[in-house]
Amino acid sequence: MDTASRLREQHIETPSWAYGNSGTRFKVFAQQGVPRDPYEKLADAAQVHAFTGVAPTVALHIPWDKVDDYAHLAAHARDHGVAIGAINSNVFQDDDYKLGSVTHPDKAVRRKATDHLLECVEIMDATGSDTLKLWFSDGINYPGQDDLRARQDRLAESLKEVYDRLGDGQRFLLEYKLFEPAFYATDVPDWGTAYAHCLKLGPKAQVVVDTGHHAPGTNIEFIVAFLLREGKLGGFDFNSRFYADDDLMVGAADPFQLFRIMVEVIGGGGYGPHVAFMLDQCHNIEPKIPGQIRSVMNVQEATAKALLLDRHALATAQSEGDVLGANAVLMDAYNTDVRPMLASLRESMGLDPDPMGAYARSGYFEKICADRVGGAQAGWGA
Ligand code: AOS
Ligand code: ZN
Ligand code: ZN
Repeated sequence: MDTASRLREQHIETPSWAYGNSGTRFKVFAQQGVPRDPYEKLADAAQVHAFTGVAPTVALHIPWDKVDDYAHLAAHARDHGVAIGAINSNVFQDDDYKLGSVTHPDKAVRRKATDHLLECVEIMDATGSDTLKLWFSDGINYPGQDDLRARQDRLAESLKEVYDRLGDGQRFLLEYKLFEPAFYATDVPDWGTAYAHCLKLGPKAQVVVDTGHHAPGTNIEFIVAFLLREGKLGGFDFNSRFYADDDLMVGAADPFQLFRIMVEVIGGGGYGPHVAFMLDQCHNIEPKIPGQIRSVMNVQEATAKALLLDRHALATAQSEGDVLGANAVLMDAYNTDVRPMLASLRESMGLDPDPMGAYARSGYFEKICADRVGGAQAGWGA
């Protein structure tokens, strides 16, 4: 398949929470026209797909996107030309979870947390979603606060129950994060921990790599290459970081890293439906829909460059031990200006070549500002 066809088939998922108000623990800056409910979030996500052509699904977050009738919500998404993507669980915003959720020392709290995860699988059934995304804030702040090994046992027990509830064609993705909100020891702090749990469970459990969840200097593309090789890379939460889990726009901080990741994804056979390209971002100060459009374009650009990599020339240079030659082949791909190619790809898809400009000219922002008063908070930075 040629580069254009592969790019045309790309699928980048946007998160419902990117469309609501968000901020840091210091301040949430409310923006005009933000959605007041999950239905309006899906309508906004549909705009991102309408102008880019490659963002056909939207991740939900439960309970931020709680509705009475999930089948109805999924139908609403379809009416807008998008579908429901991953269901994100939330076992981190309840008073009961102060000492953990599925790793909490009290069995009753663990039961409550696991029941929420099972409820998320029911929502998958109702919406047609095939992916459950699990991120646990569980951990401890002080040495000695709880038993590190016992917490792993409790985690494994809960994951097993959820795994066994998954239907045919459903999977869960286990997300790791170095720290925050726990500061001393996080229960799923790294890809190795996530991988070990997923390996034990079976093929329906895979690891999701959030690009903002590593220590500075971590070679993320190595993790990607390794997990792909083991068939355990389920997807990405894309975003950018300068310091910690900043959730800034993907490709903004380090477009070269994004390119290197895409090189490994494509080289490892991960470019296709089995590895989900999701965005996990918050737009605290920039407008949200354009922020998502820009992010989708950044992923597209990195992908296009990685697809252009001359792998044959690279392999030859590598086998000859030509260090500088191999590096030059890689850099040639990275330094290619793919924007004209992507503009003509969009035209061939019946889209405006300039998604940012086309959205700005569409009048949608003016309309939502007039129609929507008192938009909802995304959930983060509350
Ligand atoms: C938290 O730090 C993680 O990145 C989560 O993936 C995510 O932000 C959350 O699941 C949003 O619902
Ligand atoms: Zn994430
Ligand atoms: Zn995160």
